[in-house]
Amino acid sequence: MATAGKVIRCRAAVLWGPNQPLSVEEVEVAPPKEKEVRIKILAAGICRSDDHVIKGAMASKYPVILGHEAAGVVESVGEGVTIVKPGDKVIPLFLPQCRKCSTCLSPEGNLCILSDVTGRGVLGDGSTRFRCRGQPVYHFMGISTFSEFTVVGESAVAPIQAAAPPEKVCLIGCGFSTGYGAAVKTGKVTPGSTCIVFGLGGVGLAVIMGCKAAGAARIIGVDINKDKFAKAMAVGATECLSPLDSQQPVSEVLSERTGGGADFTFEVVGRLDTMVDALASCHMNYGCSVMVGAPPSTQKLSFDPMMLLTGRTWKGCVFGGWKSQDDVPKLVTDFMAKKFDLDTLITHILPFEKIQEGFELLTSGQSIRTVLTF
Ligand code: COD
Ligand code: ZN
Repeated sequence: MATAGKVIRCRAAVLWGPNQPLSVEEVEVAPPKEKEVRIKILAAGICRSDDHVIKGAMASKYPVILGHEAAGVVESVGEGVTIVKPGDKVIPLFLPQCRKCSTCLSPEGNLCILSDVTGRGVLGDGSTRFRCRGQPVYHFMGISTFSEFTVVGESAVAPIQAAAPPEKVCLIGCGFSTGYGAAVKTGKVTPGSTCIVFGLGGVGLAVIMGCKAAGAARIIGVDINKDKFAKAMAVGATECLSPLDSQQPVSEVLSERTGGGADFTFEVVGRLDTMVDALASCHMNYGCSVMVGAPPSTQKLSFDPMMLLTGRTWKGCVFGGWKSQDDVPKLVTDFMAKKFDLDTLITHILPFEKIQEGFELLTSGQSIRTVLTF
């Protein structure tokens, strides 16, 4: 493309500090360096973790360009890039896959050593590719997708089929895969099993979809907001309940309902009490509980170790446990083959300039996923 090798001036949503509004303004995006890829973003979803940075609940440097769930097309590549070429449709990967670290070399696990989980905010060489108002702007989770153009490391991009609709498959970059993978990849839900899902937001709905795809016979949705039940039933829950409807602890109610506890439970709220409730609600001997929600940082958990001694398994996963570069293209192929639906998760589509409105829909609880189009 004509822009290859040049600085691109384009619009991006810059967060100048915690608890400030996102400011859509002109930024400079440097060309990709060796083993880097510059991507034109076509669609980007708004995820709860982006909001955590705005609220100051998740570590970041400022100014920063947020966004970590998107689809786009490769504009240009740096030296030595082999995985994609200009014109390829891609999903940027907030969890990269370097194929060299101990996790990448193991058949299990997906937390590649290159993941920017601590908020370093820079690419591999320690510098940023964004500038705004004459100063460097930090990257978020290595991919910063709330920008018309972004630069990512080669290990943080997955090529996908050209026909995939960006405004839908962008959800495979985070929300959908996080929930669906927790059920099919990390929990390994079995046919005929009973599953309980705590938290029926977008990620919880994706967990239900995964339980259903894996052949679960019974899927119980749990949420304190009963407005969430209809959608949960629409994507595969067989029954729903609110912990607020009983004086009894919810784990006791669920244990009674399931004849001693579920085969699989999932915590998709991000609270310490629901993490323990989810563990207690799986069968005391062979139940498996999967933690999907991130706990509030710095808080510690207290629980009765007898719950594990008797035989329960307690697991957790980020991005559903998927090996990102290997599995994202396969998930897109499964979507194109209609193995699952993403429409139920997308409640709003807005032009990129209305990003602030998209965050208001999220924080007021009106949206499941808002997708921004560029
Ligand atoms: N009991 C039951 N349900 C509850 C309770 C409770 N005590 N409290 C709140 N809820 C319900 C809410 O009513 C809501 O319906 C649901 O829990 C939470 O849904 P959302 O819409 O707020 O959030 P999601 O579904 O978009 O995401 C939830 C996560 C917990 C997965 C998310 O916030 C998170 O922690 N993500 C980090 C984990 C991760 O993998 N991150 C990687 C990049 S995002
Ligand atoms: Zn996310």
